[in-house]
Amino acid sequence: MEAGGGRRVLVVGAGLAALGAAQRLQGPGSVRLLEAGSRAGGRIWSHPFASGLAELGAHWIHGPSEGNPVFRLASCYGLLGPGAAEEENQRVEAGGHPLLPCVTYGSSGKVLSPELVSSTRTLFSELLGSAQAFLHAKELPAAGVGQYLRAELARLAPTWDEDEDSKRLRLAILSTCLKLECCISGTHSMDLVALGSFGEYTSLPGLDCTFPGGYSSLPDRMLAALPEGTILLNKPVKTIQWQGSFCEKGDVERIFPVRVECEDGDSFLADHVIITIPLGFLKEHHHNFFQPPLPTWKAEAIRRMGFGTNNKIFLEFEQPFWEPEQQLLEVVWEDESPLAEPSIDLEASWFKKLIGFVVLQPPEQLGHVLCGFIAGKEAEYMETLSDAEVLRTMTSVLRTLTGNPSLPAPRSILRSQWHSAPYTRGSYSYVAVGSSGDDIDALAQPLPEDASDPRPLQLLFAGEATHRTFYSTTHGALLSGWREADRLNRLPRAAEQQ
Ligand code: 6YU
Repeated sequence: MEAGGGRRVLVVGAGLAALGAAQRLQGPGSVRLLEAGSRAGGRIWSHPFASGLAELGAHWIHGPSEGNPVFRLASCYGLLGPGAAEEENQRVEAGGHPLLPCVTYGSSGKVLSPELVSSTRTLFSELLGSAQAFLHAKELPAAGVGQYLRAELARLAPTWDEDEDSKRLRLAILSTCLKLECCISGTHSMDLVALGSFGEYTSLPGLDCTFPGGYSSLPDRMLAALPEGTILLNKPVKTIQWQGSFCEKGDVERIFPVRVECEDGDSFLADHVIITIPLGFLKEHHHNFFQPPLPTWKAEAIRRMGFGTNNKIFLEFEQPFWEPEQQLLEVVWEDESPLAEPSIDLEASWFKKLIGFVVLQPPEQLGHVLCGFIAGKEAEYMETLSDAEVLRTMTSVLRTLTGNPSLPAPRSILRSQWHSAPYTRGSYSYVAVGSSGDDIDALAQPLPEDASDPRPLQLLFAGEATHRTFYSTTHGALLSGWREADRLNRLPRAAEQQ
C-alpha cells in the first residue's frame, strides 16, 4: 500500500497475521504496524542457543503442502530445505502429530517395548479419530474430549487380553498420549476441549518440516519486503477509541473514526485498525482496551474461547546419550493412568506433565540439543522457577528415565515462558467446553457490526484465534491477516472517503 493520501490503516502487532495483512493491503493510503515488543514475529521466535537456533514459539510447518500458505510463501522465499518440497513428503497424513523415530523411557529406568507403545498409540489415535467424528452430532456423550476418551478407555480396558503388568503399562502410555494431546491443543487438560468442535480443526497433508535458518526467517523476509518505517517497535497499544471523530492538529478537514493510544503516550489516528493481538491478551484487557467496549456478543466469545500454555525446555548436552537415529525421546510415568485423578501438587510433580523431548536436527549444525514440551498449569508453574531449578529437575528426571544416576547434567538451558509474556499470556487458542467454532467467527467479525454504517470496518480482527479451521497455527494466522486485508481491499472507495 502506497503512502500519501487515501485510507489510513493501523495494524496492532507484528506477528504473521499482521505482516500478512500489511503485505496484502492495496490501493492508495498508508499502513503502519504498532508492535509492543522489540522484534517482529510474535509467537515465531528463533533464539540463539547452543551452536544454532532454538524455536521458542512455532516449531514446524504443520502440513507443508500446496494448500498451506506458510509452506508456499516459505518455498517462494527459498527458506526451506530440499526435503520439504519432495512429493512423497507432501502426501504424508500426520494429523498434526510429530512422526519421528522414537524411543520410550519408562520411569523405572527401562526402555518400554516398542510393540506395546506402538499398539497403544494406534488405539489412542483411533479413539481420537472417533472424538473428531462428533462434529455435527446432535447429541454428545460428554462435553469434553478428555471425559469422552477416558470413558471409552474405562469401557475398553477390561477387555484387554493381557497380563496385569502390560495393562498397567498400557494405561501409563495412554496417560502420555493424553499429555501430548494437551501440548497439541495448548490446554491444561483435554477435559477443557469441546468434544462437539474437536473435528473442526483441519490438518493439511505433508510431513511437518522446520526452517533450516530458523522460523523467524519468514517474518524477517516479510518485514523486509515492506516499505521502510512501516513498523514501530516497542510501541505497546494501551487503548483503541472507535466510533469517534478525531482530527490531527492543524487539519480539521480530515476526520478519523479511530484513535489508538500507546502506553508511552503517543497516539495515532486511523480509518481502520487491524487487531492481531493474541487472545490471551484480549481475555485479560479487552474491557479497558476498547472505548466504547466491545459488544457483548464479541466479549462473550472472547471469554468462552480457550487459550492455554505450551512451553518448551531446551537442554544442550556435551555428548548425546541417545542413539543417532532417535529423534523423539518419549517419557512414561509408569504409575500413572488416565483413569486415575491427576496429581494437583504442582511443586512436587510439575515435571511429570512433560511428554518427552524432540532431538533437534541436524546436530552438526545445532549441537546436541533436546527440546522438551510441557503444557498446562505445570508449564505455567515451570515459568515461576529459575533456570537452575529447571535444569536440576530435568537432570534428575533424565537420570531416573535412563536408569543412569551419573548421567552428565546438560551444559545449558533455555525455555519459553509464554504465559508470563505480558502481550501474549499463553501459547495458542483452542475451542473450549462451552464454546464452538461460531465463537471463532464472532471474534473475526469486524466492527461496527451495522453493515450500513457510513464508516465501516473501523476495527478488524485477525490472528490465529480468528481462523475457524486452522486456529493455533502459523498458517491460520497468515490466512487471517490476508482475509482482513482482502476485506479492506474490497471496500468501495466512496466508503473510504467518508
Ligand atoms: C505452527 C508449530 N508450535 C509452539 C509454541 C507457541 C506457538 N504455534 P502473534 O502472537 O505472533 O502476534 C501478535 C503480536 O501482537 C505479538 O508480536 C505481540 O507482541 C503483539 N501485541 C500484543 N499486544 C499488543 C499491544 N497491546 N500493542 C501492540 N502489540 C501487541 N504453529 O504452525 N506450528 O509448530 C507451532 C507452537 C510454544 C507459543 C506455536 C505453532 C502457534 C503459532 O506460533 C501461532 O499460531 C502464530 O505464530 C500466531 O501468529 P499471530 O500473528 O496470530 O499472533 C485437533 C486440534 C488441535 C488444534 N491444534 C493443532 C495445531 C497445534 C499447534 N502447534 C503447536 C506446536 C508448536 C510446537
